[in-house]
Amino acid sequence: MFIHSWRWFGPNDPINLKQIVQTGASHVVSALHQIPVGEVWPAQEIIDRKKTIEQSGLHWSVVESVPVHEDIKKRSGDYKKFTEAYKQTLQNLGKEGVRTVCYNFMPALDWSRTNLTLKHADGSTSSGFNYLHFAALDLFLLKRPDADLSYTEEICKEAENLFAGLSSEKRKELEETFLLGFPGSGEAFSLKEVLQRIEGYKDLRKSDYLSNLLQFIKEITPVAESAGISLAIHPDDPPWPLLGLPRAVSTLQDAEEIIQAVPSPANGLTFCTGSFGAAHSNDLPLMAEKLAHRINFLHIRNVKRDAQFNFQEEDLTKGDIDIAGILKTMIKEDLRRAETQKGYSGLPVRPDHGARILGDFNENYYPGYTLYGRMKNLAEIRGMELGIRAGLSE
Ligand code: DNO
Repeated sequence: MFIHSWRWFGPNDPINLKQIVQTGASHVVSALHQIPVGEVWPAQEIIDRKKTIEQSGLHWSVVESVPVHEDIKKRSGDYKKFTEAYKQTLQNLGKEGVRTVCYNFMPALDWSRTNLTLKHADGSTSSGFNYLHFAALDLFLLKRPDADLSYTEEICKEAENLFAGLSSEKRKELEETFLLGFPGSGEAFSLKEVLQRIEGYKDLRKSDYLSNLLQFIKEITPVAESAGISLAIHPDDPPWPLLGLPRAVSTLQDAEEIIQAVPSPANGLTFCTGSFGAAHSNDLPLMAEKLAHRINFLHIRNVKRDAQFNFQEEDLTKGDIDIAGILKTMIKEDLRRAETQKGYSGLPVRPDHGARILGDFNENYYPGYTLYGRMKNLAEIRGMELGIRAGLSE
């Protein structure tokens, strides 16, 4: 079976390890969110986190994420120092037996949404992204210089009308959703800080940005390899350019360039079905087929999407992405690895964001990181997996 994992944000997570045991997960995906981005994760703190997790009978399967410093992404400032620190962190993690490290290379911001509480017909809620709302935010709240160049005239006009019709409450809500920053870290930015961050990427074209990423991968992969770590780069969420910033991990072509740049299994991907899946142009089952051999970590989540860059997170069985088909591809890959790799212990998978359902409404969870919603998704993943495996062995 896959390694069934659950993201735990550490001791500050409103969901505790005892609860996680009852979700059906056997492993935990965790990170030391308390360490400032760019600093080495001290061996002792890794040991302590591991101990805490193991005391509850769970195992630490994946680190998500070791964040990449902005200087590395821009290949400017102190990027050399931060790259060395990154390598040291990988070595420290490898020594404690952590085998998979997820990271992303999104400029300036992590994931972006325009609404965290979209209501479904059954009363549950989940997050979504509305292109016009995002344009309105960019043009009239953030007031990014030259933002109008990122949109057609028609979109600018529509966004202006939309913004004019938003109550001050709705405007505030849109701003707060956008600024939410990084789950787990509690780091939220101000609009001014976001503008400063964006300014730092001025003149960096996509090709330069991809080249910065590939150079970083070339530097860290040999270290990961010798530390026994499989790297897993997370796709951009959403997978298209935002705020005039470059993107490097949005399409099949991006992913192929990344894995081909350093042809080591340690240089792999996080296949996040919801992130890649948000783009109408991404054919997820095809991507899974083509990339399976280098997928080191699976994030399962579904979305309903359209060709105008709008999407909403959806039940696993209701969205536009064929989750069962992707699981089947990955099960075949998992079986192949089990046959060919000595000591192979299974592909780690975790339910990604879940809807807010049932008792989730009484708690204040990190957006998307609900208890019941994710537990339902994990149960569905395990059910599908059992069925598919049984079918394959008939
Ligand atoms: C949001 C997540 C991201 C993801 C990181 C991986 O919930 O999908 O924060 O964990 O981008 O590096």
